[in-house]
Amino acid sequence: MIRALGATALLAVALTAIGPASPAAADEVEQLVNGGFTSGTEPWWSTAGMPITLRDGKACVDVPGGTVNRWDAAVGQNDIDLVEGETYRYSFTASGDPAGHVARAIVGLSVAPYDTYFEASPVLSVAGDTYSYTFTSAVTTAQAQVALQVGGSADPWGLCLDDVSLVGGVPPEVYQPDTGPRVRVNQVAYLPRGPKKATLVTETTTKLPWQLKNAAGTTVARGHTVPRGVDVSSGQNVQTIDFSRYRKHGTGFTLVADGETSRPFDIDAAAYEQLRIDALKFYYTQRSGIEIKESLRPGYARPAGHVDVAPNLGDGAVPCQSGVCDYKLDVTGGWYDAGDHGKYVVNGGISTWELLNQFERTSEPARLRDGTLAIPESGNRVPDILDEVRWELDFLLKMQVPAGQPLAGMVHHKIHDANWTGLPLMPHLDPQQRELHPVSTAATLNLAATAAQAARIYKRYDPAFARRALAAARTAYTAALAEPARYAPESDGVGGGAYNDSKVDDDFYWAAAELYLTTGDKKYADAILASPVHTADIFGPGAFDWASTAVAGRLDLALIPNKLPGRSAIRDSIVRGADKYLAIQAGHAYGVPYAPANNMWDWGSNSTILNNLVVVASAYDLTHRDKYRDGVVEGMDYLFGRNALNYSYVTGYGEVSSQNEHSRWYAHQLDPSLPNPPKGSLAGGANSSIQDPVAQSKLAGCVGQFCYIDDIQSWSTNELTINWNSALAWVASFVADQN
Ligand code: 9MR
Repeated sequence: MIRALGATALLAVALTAIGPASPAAADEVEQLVNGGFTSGTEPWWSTAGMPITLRDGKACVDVPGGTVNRWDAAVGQNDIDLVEGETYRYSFTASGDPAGHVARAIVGLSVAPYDTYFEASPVLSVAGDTYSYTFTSAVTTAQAQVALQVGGSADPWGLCLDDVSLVGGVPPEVYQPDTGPRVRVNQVAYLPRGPKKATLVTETTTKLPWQLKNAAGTTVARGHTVPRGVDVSSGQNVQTIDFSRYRKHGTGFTLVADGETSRPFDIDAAAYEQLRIDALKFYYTQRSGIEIKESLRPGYARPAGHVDVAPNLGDGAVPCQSGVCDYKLDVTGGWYDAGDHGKYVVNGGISTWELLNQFERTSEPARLRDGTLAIPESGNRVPDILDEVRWELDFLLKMQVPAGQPLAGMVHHKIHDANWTGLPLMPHLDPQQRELHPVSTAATLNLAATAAQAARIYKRYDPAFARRALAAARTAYTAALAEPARYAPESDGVGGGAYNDSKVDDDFYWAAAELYLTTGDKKYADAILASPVHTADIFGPGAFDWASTAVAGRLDLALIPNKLPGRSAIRDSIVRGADKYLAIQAGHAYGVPYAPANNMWDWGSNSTILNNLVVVASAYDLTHRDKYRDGVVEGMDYLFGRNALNYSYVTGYGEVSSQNEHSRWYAHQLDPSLPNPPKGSLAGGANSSIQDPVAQSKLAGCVGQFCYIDDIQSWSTNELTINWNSALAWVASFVADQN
């Protein structure tokens, strides 16, 4: 859930390791009135039809059944002061009868837009328990509220509360992540013929012996570590271990050094073949506008979302925001972007490109053939990856302004709820009004690029669709030329992400490249050659993402057969970009090809790392030099646990992995009846700017790699998205191809 938190969102991130925080000097002060209910029920309130009654000195309510959202039934107190940067202890005693009901305990804003500053969702027992939480406020307000939200149950139940307290001036909680053994490995698998490196966290600055042990505990290889000094990205003193010379297959290996034994790992390629599939299966359960079938995704079945069935208002005839347009569009379908229910063309665009590019480049297309992904279209003789992407392409095409309307041919930037919704919330239960937001040049060029790319890839399978896509792409490109500066503003972030982008020369370049590759038309070649982007060094700390798309165009011009003059220079530029990332990786003790300025790790850093690997992999496809392949393979180590947190960022891969990614429907952490995200979902990863309240209260002062927490409410470090999984799928497919 993205919410504007203003300047306070960007907490200063000191360049020190997480350490014990100094206790706050202030006195501890109770903020609530009558939290023990000793003087009746004032000033507590409850929602309509649910009066508070006192029983044995406790405040009790009969919670009605049949409500949808947690906040449909609540008990709370308003007019509470919060001070930015101050730490609070929020505690209460609560019981629920029958057992098993969830109470969502929040501290938030009592007026619109009802921001949540802290929340927890304990499951209540009949005997009752005492719950206590600590959080640091990211805001100063006199309009805070403390509440227990207890709606969302089909059946009525009883809640009793006592000793509700919010104490300010408490010492900040010191969050110490459990990072396990100090020998950090790729917990999933090294390739038998690939590089095999690990990182040891140690105070020792001289070399140490290491042993590689097989599952039986027998030492099968040994050597010495290489001291690497202090790693900037983590603030730790580290050493590296290289056991690449060991090439035998097996499972359950461990590395031992400095008295520590690593988590177990395999030496085998099978996991990458599995990940190629799992990372793509992710998309079916992100689909909007279609029922998710239990037979295809056991444990993930749900009714179709946003198809005009109450309480959804649906995506079948969506109006514009007021004053933006007079028509309504059918924008059903597509993938939900992330953990929210929004659908955004620029993020759909880069995701679509990356998945189609994965298909276009793989040396093993049979691995992506029909029947591989268990989707409703399996069996239709079209490769499943193309069926899955088609679900999004059809949606992207619907976002184009129809002929005859003002700005025809341009594309709406996004469609999402009028206001932010809370968690959990199944797609089919979202009651918010959906709205089309203004067109943008960037969205229009995203459609031009991806529809042109689709036209050449789907031609074999569905020529009529290919023709329609190409026509839409041409129309979009022409429309963008006429409206080259319609920028999506940063301020448009209520109810959905802004995806603001005011730099579109890259999008023009990418769109011209895809149109040229598909049509060969001179006008697109001229546009490419005239663009300053064509010869610029476009390989920054992160190669590409939804906002920076030049590399997508450059990669395709380098790799897809075409007659553009100067192709060897284009190819050389990719290789030079890859060399840059390899040099960063070689200098990095965790083998990461990413070194952002001032060690400020970006939102979705895991995908940035993967997209840099896409460039390195493309250099391999161009040169077939082993160092590029090895760089990609080693890059996966970081995602799979060779990192400061000893954490695999891919759900269900590795001994300890992310599992509580921010999502409104894989919200198991908030509602035990809901599932965790499916296996093969990538978490956003370390984000130095920690914009969400959970990260702010637990990670303040974090260094680079440490700015991550596997909590469902940490939307700035732990969301899952369609553009991050596309990076994962691409790289997994490349690594699997190397076997
Ligand atoms: O991935 C996006 C990141 O690059 C931006 O910095 C951030 C703030 O605008 O938004 C991220 O995208 C989120 C989007 O706005 C809404 N859906 C979830 C996306 C992932 O967190």
